[in-house]
Amino acid sequence: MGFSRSVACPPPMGRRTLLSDAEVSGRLAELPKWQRTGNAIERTWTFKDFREALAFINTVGELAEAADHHPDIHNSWARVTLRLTTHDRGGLTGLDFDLAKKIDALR
Ligand code: H2B
Repeated sequence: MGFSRSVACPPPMGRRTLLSDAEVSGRLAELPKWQRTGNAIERTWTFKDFREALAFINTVGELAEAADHHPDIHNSWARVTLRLTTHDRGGLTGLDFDLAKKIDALR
C-alpha cells in the first residue's frame, strides 16, 4: 500500500468540483482582467523589466505553495502570463478562482 492520493492531496472542501460554464461565467465576472481560454483562465502582466517580472513570479509562487495550487507560468522578459486550471480535475474549479483573486490583490 503506497501513498494514497487522497492523503497526499486532501480536498479543500467543495472547491475541487468542476464548475459549469454558467458558474465559470459568474466567477469570471468578478475577475475582469482574466479571460477564459478553454479549460483555463489567463491574465498577462507587463512590468518595468525582467527583474520586476521575476519578483512577481516569486510572490505568486509563495501564494501557490500556500494554496497547494500552482499556475502555469510563462515569462518573456518583462511580461508574465499566468494560466490557471485544475489539472487533476481536467478543468476549472473554485481553487482557480480563489487563487486568481489572491493574485489580483498583489497589484
Ligand atoms: N495545481 C493545479 N493548478 N492543478 C492541480 O491539479 C494541482 C495543483 N494539484 N497543485 C495539486 C497541486 C496536487 O497535485 C497536490 C497533491 O495537491
